[in-house]
This record gives sequence, structure tokens and C-alpha cells, in this order.
Amino acid sequence: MTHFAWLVAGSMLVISVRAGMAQTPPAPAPPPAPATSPTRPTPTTQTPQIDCNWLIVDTTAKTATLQLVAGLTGLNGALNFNGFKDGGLTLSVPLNWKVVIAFRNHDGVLPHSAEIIDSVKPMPPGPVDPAIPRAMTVRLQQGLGSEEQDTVRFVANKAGSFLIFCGVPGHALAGMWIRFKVSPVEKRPTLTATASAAGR
Ligand SMILES: [Cu+2]
Repeated sequence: MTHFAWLVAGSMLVISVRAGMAQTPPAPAPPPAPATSPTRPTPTTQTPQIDCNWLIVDTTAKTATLQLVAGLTGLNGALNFNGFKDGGLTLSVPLNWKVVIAFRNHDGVLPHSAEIIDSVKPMPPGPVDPAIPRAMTVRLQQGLGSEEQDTVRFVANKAGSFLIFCGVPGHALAGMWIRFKVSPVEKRPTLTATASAAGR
């Protein structure tokens, strides 16, 4: 066979393979268009994902450690904790466990803080006394700047439903709060997505 014949045979093989592919059943529908698609704006109601590394549980020391990141995503103009707002994320810990909140502000623009407060209505416009002693970052009102960190340690010595709230004035009113529960019956800390309650 000449070199030319090999080329022709090779081309036919490619053609036949392609024809075979074309006869296979259609591929599944492609995933939704990326957020950058000009015709499909990013849905703001999309449920954020929980990262299993956010909560570290030490059952021996009875300590729950939460990585709490202010402005993790652009959701709500970055007025969110770990990408959740308006109570959409709940940290639950057993009564009398130790809690460590490793707070970091990932927002490149605005300062943020965090404290545990009672679940009150209406939402306070700025800092209030923490519901549990020492359950607050430094500079509640002023907030911590971009990539600043603070580690909060306290004992969850009061059962009930609380909020994790940004104390910078106006932020919690705009949705920058999630939930914190201290349970007398649960045996293990959990971090779960919960019903969002915008304008509760
Ligand atoms: Cu804030």
C-alpha cells in the first residue's frame, strides 16, 4: 500500500469513528450556563454549600470549633457568614460544651464582627450585650478589617436559640446573621443549612 493509500484509509477510519459517535444516544443535557452568561443573571436564591471543614468536633474535650468567615462569598453584598445570611445556617452544640469561633473577615471592603445574641425582635441595629459571656469578637461596632482574625472562646452554658450577629451597625439588619443553638438533648455539635428568614 502506498503512503497515499494509508492516508486515505486513515481518513476513512476517522470518518467512520465520528459517524459511529454521532449515532450514540445524545449526551445528557449540559449543566446550567455559568454565572458569567450575560443572558442568565446569578440567582441570588441559590442554596450555598456547607464545607465539612467548617466545624471541628472534639468529643473528648467536648469542644466545637467553628471556622466563621465574614464575607466568604459575594452573596448579599458580602454581608454574610460562610456564604449564608438571614439565619440560613445553624450551629448547634450540646449544653455546656466549649465553643471556639475562629473568626476571619474575608470581605475586601467592609469591616465585620460577630457575637452571640439573644434571638430578639426587632433585630438590633448595632452591638448589644452578648447572650453568653465572652461570646463576641473584639471591636464589635468598628469591626475587623479585611483578613483580620479573632478567636472567640466561651462555654455554651445556657440552653436556647441565639443568633450569630455582625455588630457593625446596619449589617445584621441587612441580613448578616445566622443561628446558634445550645441543646440540652443533642449529643453532638452540628452545622446545618436552615430556613432563611429574611425580614423575620
Ligand atoms: Cu458585618
